[in-house]
Amino acid sequence: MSSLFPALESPGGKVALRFGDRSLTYAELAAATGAVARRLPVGGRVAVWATPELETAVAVVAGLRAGVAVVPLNPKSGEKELGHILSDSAPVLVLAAPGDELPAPVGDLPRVDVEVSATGGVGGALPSPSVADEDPALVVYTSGTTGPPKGAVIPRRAVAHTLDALADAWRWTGDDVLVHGLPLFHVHGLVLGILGPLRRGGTVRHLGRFSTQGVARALATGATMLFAVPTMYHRIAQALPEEPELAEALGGARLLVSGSAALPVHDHERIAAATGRRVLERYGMTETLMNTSVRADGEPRAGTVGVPLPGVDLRLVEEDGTPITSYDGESVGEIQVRGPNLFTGYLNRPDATAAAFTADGWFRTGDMAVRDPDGYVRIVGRKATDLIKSGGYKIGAGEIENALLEHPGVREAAVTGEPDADLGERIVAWVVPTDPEAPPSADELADHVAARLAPHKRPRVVHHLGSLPRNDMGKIMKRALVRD
Ligand code: MCA
Ligand code: AMP
Repeated sequence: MSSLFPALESPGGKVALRFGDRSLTYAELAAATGAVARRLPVGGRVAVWATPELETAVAVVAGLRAGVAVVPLNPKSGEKELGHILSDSAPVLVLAAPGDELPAPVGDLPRVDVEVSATGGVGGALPSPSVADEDPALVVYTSGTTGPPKGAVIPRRAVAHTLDALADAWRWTGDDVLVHGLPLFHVHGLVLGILGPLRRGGTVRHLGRFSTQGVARALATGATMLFAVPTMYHRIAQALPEEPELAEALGGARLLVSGSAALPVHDHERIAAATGRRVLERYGMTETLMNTSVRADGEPRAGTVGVPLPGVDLRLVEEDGTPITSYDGESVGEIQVRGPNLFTGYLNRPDATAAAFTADGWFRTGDMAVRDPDGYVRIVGRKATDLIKSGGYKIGAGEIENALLEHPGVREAAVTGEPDADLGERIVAWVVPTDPEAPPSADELADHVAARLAPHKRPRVVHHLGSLPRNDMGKIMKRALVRD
């Protein structure tokens, strides 16, 4: 296929990546990624220790240039989660920054250190294996309602398609400078936030860690676009009254984009009032990459995720699978999509892959929506109550319940999500303690989950109960779990 990164074919002195005070030009990026790519196997999968650092971007681009599939690892994941991802994806080695300490079981893999200042790997000179459009580019782990996360296999074709569709929708060019502080082990931060600007021949400024001050500084000094999750826009909306430089910087941006979860209309309005700019929402999923967006030249309508992107077929269906043909703003159906933006399946999970598609090839998103008369999509909810979106992270209730049950002080556990102004939803654990006289504390359970799975999966609230409400079949009735 043609290169995912045309700007690396004849690279120049323009800055491609900036992380804090470290940066790489396209020429330097071509050299660094070329040097790493030469040390990679032909085919197979490689893991990347995906810290929010320059090395991660170099490692992923090197993998893609070498034609291997990249498995990004959340460096905050606990041993159980990492163990599952490694045994499922079986990477042949791990790419990491020199000096990064890799915990077990990642530390047991052969390791290639990513030297960002390497030279000698100029674009075009790679021992290029034959790489096809359908070959996997990434395997990104994503939570389901039950069980451990599944690896979504994302082909090169989907990455190229989605980034080009967004370029069309957002008038995104090589002149844009994107700022963000998103994690680099999910689609939002990695595919849109790093590979996106590189495919356009533009520039990324990664904040390392999100802060309103960092956003303001970057936008005041040349950045043109901001990508963030709703929690970050909520924190921006909260900070605007006290940070006039933030309002000014946002006011000067070309494009402010939100995604990964719904941005509440109240935050939309507060930001618009203080900055004169409207945040555009786009809607995607790990399995589908991007499906819809409000277009840069379209009407920014708060509470909607815009229209289908070029090449994406989108339909709403009723419970029995009947397509909804009306665009009336009120007929609710599940969003199903088709198109070149889709993944090829879940790694090692043909059962889950088959279940995710209809017989006629549409992907079931599980998101419920209505369509306005002009085609704008409004997401109104989710089919599965056991999927929680917290801070823009998708978290399955089942995996947290399983982790809680591994704590000796927990006899029974149920996990729900409840509304949270900052996180969108917060994780709530309902626990029947083994010993009612000495129940494990909320902090202890949070630490237990954070250490096994990942900190963002920890319960923020813990309730102790004498028993869980169950129906005649013994199934936990989560709807009966409400706060006193
Ligand atoms: C707290 N911490 C702990 C514990 N408690 N560590 C260990 N044990 C504990 N018990 C640490 C955390 O690791 C974190 O460290 C810090 O304390 C604060 O934690 P937390 O409160 O969870 O974080 P936050 O500051 O509230 O994070 C908010 C956030 C974050 C920055 C908005 O949620 C975030 O980055 N969200 C982005 C999610 C995202 O990219 N989703 C994309 C997937 P430290 O601060 O050092 O980390 S969706 C997607 O890709 C689709 C395609 C789409 O549509 O986009
Ligand atoms: P993930 O599985 O982590 O990739 O998250 C994908 C899910 O995030 C989607 O199925 C939606 O539920 C949600 N999502 C992404 N973008 C938006 C948005 N702009 N508005 C509402 N929900 C969104």
